[in-house]
Amino acid sequence: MTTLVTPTVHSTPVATRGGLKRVLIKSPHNPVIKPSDFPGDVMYAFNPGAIRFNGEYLLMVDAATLAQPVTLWIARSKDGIHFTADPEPVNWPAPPEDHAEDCIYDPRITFIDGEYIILYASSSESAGVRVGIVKTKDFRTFERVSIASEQGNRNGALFPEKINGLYARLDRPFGDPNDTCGMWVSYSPDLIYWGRSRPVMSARPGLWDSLKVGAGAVPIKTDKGWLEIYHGVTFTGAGPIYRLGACMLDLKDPSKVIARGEDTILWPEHDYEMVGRVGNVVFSCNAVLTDEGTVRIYYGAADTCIGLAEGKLSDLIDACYKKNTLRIRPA
Ligand code: BMA
Repeated sequence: MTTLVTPTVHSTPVATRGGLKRVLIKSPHNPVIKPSDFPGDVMYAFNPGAIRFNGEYLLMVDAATLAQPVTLWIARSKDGIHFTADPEPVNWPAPPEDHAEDCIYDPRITFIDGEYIILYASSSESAGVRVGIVKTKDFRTFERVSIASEQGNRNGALFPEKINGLYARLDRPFGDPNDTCGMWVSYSPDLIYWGRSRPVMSARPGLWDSLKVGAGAVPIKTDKGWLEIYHGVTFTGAGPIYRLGACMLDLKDPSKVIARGEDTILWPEHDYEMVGRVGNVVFSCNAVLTDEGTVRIYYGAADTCIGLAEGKLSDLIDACYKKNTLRIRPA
């Protein structure tokens, strides 16, 4: 008879393990958002964009319903832990006629020049996956800005200020889903026409990010450079594992990587991260800097629910410079 084995998990945050200090501590309230926190028939709620808005934490969540593969749905919270979902999904502006959106997901929200600009994956059976851009001032009404002309690109994250007079975004062009792919930076004068694309960083054979790397959060400006929390994928015989890492990019030329930590800073380990629609996944579209100098990351867990992990900004910066002295390099 086959016995199901439940993986050993920590139900409470663990600051140290094997003598290594954790950079990010997971909330004991995890998962802070579950599909059942939404009205209606939401089956999976994950990968939110997040930002402080009107004194609240506002999360724009990937929500899969019976009617739609994924749509976007807002949840709001005063303390960043207990969330209330809006009664309806967002009223997303219609796409152009030649790009019927079958699925919209992974929103990343940037506040720039008095507006909130949302970059997201716009997926169309006929026109492929492209970086879509929508803007809002109040998170009630949304206005379409553009859908990028390049097909096969997602994980767009807009920098919170112009660089050398241009809008700048991180993105991840891709071909065959099983090929390796890396993070790039592209520029635009108007959020419509994008170019001057440069590679930023690639997958690292033998490490936890050996297959794919792409933007996670909207970059945070620090005195050392742009802190970027990114996702890395490795492939195992049982499928991919998604984890997060930290790197520091040059303020004036983000294609220059100043430092890139060798360790992952967040990985799937608990039941809610390892079992779900897509197991073994932690994935982030945000990193929210608090007034206390900590960074809150609301991450998708197993493409099913949302966890919260928090760490000091200074520790995340240090993590970018960290070598793996013990040579523990999970593949
Ligand atoms: C990526 C994106 C994410 C998803 C992840 C794991 O390629 O599609 O939305 O969380 O895969 O399934």
